[in-house]
Amino acid sequence: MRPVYVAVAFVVAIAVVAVAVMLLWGQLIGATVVAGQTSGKTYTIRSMKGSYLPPEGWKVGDPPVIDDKYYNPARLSISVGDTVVYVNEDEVPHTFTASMVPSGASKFDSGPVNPGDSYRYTFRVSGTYTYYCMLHPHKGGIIEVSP
Ligand SMILES: [Cu+2]
Repeated sequence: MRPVYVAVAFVVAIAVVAVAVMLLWGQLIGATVVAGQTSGKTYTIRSMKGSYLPPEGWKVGDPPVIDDKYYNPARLSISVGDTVVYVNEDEVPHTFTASMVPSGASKFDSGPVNPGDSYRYTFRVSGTYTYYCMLHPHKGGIIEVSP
């Protein structure tokens, strides 16, 4: 065979093996995800960079401000069984602390979450939840959980 044909055959063989490995790997990954899944979907709420700074004019005792520049998204609609992963992307600790929850629901409280760390909570009761940061009470959010 001419060397060019050998080279082409070699590249094709490598490609076939690579595709086979990717397909097999995809199945393994898929199996892992299914095994670790709860019944619901997973959503992420982040504390945004610099969200420890209160808005101008805000004073202690004022209600928390619900704005995507603090918690993002600050308003979220999910279903019972879904999980929220709270991620702190700011440079200081924050909390993800329930202030009002539907009757029968437990009040979640992450406690201080360090930069880069996260906390997860699965919602088991439908209704409206409000939350805020105990360390920076100018920032808050709302989660609507449908049945
Ligand atoms: Cu905070």
